[in-house]
Amino acid sequence: TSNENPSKRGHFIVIEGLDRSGKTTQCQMLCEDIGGLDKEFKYIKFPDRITPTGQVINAYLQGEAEHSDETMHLLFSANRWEAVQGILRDLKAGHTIVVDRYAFSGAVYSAAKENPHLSLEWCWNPDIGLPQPDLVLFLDISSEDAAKRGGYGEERYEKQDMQVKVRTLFKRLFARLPNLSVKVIDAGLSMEDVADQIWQAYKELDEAGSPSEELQV
Ligand code: DGP
Ligand code: NA
Ligand code: NA
Repeated sequence: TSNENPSKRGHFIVIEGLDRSGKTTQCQMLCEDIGGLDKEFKYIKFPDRITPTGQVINAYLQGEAEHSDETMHLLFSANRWEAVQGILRDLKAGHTIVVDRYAFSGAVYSAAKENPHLSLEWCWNPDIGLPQPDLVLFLDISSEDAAKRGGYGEERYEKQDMQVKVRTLFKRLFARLPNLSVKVIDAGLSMEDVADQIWQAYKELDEAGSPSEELQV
């Protein structure tokens, strides 16, 4: 029960991955399992396409609007920053938060573009200072395995050459963040096997407890 949890605040868990990695399904399954333990949880997905910044992002992803790469990058970052107060409040109240994409997608999807201004460093900078997750689960899948799942969708970025670059950049970014707890999960496995690995990682985190100090990086 929640009384056995040694941490005062909730856990802050991010699930990252390539398009077609099964990320959204796994987030839902994790939330159901956490809810099954009678624990309070919240699911957040970035970009949040509902807010004013999110509506611009949604139109851009669907190819209905064009903006510069730099403008879009900063809007995606702002879309996360506008959620910070709510995240900190919920964690403090003891709710575990499961986040579907975060600053890591933010840096790598922009850095994958053929634009010399958008280095990985430049792209990471606007997200520095966001609350740091207790655990990042990276759902790793090759573009070949993703293609076997019926191929990519219609949105901007859902193309094989882009996905190959994004995968390489995710690995480079995580290697540069030694203080971050990242678990790489083979998302080419069955849905159940992926869910089992995620649940193991959750239980390890829950047993260890999340520190109650300041979350800011
Ligand atoms: P999703 O709704 O999870 O399929 O994500 C939408 C797409 O937007 C996906 O291809 C990944 C991309 N994306 C997510 N966050 C960011 C970001 O912060 N910056 C950029 N450039 N792309 C992002
Ligand atoms: Na997508
Ligand atoms: Na985003």
